[in-house]
Amino acid sequence: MNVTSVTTQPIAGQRPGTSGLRKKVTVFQQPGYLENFVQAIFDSLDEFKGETLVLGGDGRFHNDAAIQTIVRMAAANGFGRVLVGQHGILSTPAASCVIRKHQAFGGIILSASHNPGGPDGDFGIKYNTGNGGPAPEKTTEAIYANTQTITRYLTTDAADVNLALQGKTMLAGMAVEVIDSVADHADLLATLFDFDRIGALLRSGTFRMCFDAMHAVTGPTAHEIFIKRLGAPAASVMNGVPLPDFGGGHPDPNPTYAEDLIKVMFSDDAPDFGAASDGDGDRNMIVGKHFIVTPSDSLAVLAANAQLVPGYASGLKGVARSMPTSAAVDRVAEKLGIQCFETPTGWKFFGNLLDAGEVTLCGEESAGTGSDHVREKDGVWAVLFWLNILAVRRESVEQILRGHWQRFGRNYYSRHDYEGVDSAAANGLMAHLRASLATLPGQTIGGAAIATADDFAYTDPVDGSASTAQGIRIGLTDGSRIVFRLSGTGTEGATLRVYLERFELDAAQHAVETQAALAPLIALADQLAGIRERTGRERPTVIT
Ligand code: VG1
Ligand code: CO
Repeated sequence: MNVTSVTTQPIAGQRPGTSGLRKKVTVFQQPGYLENFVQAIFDSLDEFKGETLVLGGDGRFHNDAAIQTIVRMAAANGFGRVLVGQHGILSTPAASCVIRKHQAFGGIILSASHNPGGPDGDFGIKYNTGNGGPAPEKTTEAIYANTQTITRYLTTDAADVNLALQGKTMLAGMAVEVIDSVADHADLLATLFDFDRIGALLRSGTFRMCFDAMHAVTGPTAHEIFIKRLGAPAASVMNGVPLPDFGGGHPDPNPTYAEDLIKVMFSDDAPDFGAASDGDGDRNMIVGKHFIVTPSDSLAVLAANAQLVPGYASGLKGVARSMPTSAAVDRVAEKLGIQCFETPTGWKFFGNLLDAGEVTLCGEESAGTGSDHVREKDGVWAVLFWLNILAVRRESVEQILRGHWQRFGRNYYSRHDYEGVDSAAANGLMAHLRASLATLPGQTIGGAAIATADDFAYTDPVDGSASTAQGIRIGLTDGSRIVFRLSGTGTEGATLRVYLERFELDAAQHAVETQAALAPLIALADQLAGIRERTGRERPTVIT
């Protein structure tokens, strides 16, 4: 084999964020940019010679070129085999599934998830370990350290692999297997859910669903599962053709960006069930007829109804949620008598708990839900979970939610995002909050009595690793909560996220509009952080 060692120099700014390294496509197109980062990944790994690497991405612009670069580098670095999705495509949960099923050493996923794509859009890359999950901070920090000292990367001059055809070829002494992008994942999902019962519901003629793939990676998965395997009418999937620029849209399944789906679900003739997934297929949004389910509530409903689903019928070991996610699932865990863990934002923090068998379900307020079937959040999995519940209970989405609130109380919840804020202003705002933490408890501001204030720190209960500065938490004496943190996935300026939560036990108070129910907290957040003054923004960019 003809290995070339190419001399290179460190490139600044290659520190992975919440979920890998995300930058503008034009940044990734710079000579050596991708190569440096990939070599830094390989240099952080031990004893992978002859092992299997899984490779795939969400199909966004630059995916195919990047795949060819990485295949050549994998061969030059000594991997024995690369499993790559057909056309270079694997959704994030599918990649996790393939890593586990084929006992790969690890995988590289090319995605900037919910960020826009296209020549002027975003690109991203992350490494997943042999358990199928995102590399823990220890590994991402080692990768970052390598990017700062790199002097060479290894590649070969082999020709491009034909990614259009499934099958095995050799490239510079390494086996390259182009695999079906959907099959392994779809087969796994079929073992967890009652496909007969869901299929009967979808074919009954009395129930209609609408899945919005947002022109992103889940289009083919949705066709395979909902239409081919479950027999739903073809019109049940919209925007199902993946496009390198997601059709110009923002593939983030929230009420603002999934406007096509919201229009359908709020029309006079709305289907019974709507759902959407994001760029790389790991997020989900659940919508009923004229009714939006918040992700935190969705996690709680899945936990409370898990016994209705074959894959979870024997009960949940425990549950976990990210810190800013509402405590709705905590209440379910308490009733079920199982443990509930609170982790920092990002799926990598669930990996140890899942591996150790401490938890079965996990979720984040950002529309991510998943289980121990893989080590990533899984959009289509969440949709099937909901369909399975609906097929058994035969109630509407809204009825299920209202019944849930009646039983457990309602955690009013909303996230306000201020996107593309000046970085210095955003950092100043966070520094100001941090400086006031010691003096806030005990104060009453605008009628709100503050009980606690801290910067969330987490010690992993399995391996003891510690993470600090994961978000400012302000707790009121009535149990309400405001959380402030800066996004670790954006590529332009800073994104300030403000998470607001208030618990209401009284069912007579459960019909209040969410923003109205949270209005006093919204005002308090501005008072505490000086959001308007410091960011110059009158209102959030996105409210979810
Ligand atoms: C966001 C979400 C977080 C999620 C992450 C990756 O991170 O808040 O919950 O895990 O995106 O999701 P941040 O740092 O921007 O708040 V995805 O669908 O990009 O893989
Ligand atoms: Co995603």
